[in-house]
Amino acid sequence: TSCTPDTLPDSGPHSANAHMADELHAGLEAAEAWIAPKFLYDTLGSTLFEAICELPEYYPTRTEAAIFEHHGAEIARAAGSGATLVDLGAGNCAKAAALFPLLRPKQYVAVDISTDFMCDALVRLRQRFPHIDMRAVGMDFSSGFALPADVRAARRLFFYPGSSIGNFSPEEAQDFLRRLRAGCGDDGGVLLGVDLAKDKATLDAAYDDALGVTAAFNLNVLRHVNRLVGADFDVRGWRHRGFYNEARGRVEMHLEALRIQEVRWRGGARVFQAGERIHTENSYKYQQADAIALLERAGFEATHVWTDPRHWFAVIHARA
Ligand code: AVJ
Repeated sequence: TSCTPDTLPDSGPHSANAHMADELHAGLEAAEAWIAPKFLYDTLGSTLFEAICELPEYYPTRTEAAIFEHHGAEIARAAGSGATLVDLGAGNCAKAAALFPLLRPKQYVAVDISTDFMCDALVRLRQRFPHIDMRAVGMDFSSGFALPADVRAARRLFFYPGSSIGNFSPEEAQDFLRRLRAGCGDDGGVLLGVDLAKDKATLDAAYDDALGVTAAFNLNVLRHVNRLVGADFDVRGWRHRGFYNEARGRVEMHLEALRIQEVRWRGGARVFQAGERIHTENSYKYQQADAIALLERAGFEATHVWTDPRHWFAVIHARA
């Protein structure tokens, strides 16, 4: 079995790659340089994220999995069986796969920007669940999405776990949820994982772990950018920063120049001074009530919230 993902063409002025190159150029040239977090996910980046999920400091994946395990039957009752499960940022598809026996989806649609990584996972999943119709869509869904025509429109359940919603600012998250609401029809819904605000020490450790896996994950974005726009970032010239910005309610990741860096790319160049940073990720942490308010303002009706004993993470089901 193989995986033939739906993707946009990779060349031409309207291709996904042309759009991503424009976005990278804009970020590299900005006074406060930035690289969007989706660029963290090439095949190595997806693999490093998988390793992050195993770290003792990185509690979100484990905490969310425990919520699914504890409340699986009730989650399945709320979300309903026989849906079209659209997994946004499917990665290794493990979270959805763990829910298949309970959710019993009729169709599974894995969507991820890291197409090859997702396809490898999907091939294995098809062998384990041969009765579920599975589709792969290689796509950057952060600024809008169109699903292939043969994705069932009825009973669409968007699955957006892991608190990836935190990569958006609250305003962007609102717009994104509105697009999900428009895309799920009147008999659909969303199953959303949200990381909750907590003490700074826990968050700092989760995003700057002792082994340096998160540092490798962050630095790897430079290798990916080198490939995407022909840049010559020297990975050894940069260090990882990851910390909770309490005032802004978000974890931030940056790459900080260890010494002066002269970087060139196709169509541009820039000098970064020692200590200058490139902002690579925000990961907003929510109060439970604020996450629900976001869903309701997007036109959803929250039906259930499940959380862990420490109140570190919430899984919310909302229906159209
Ligand atoms: C995949 C976006 C949910 O924000 O916790 C993990 C990514 N960044 N460690 C997160 C991430 C650093 C992760 N999300």
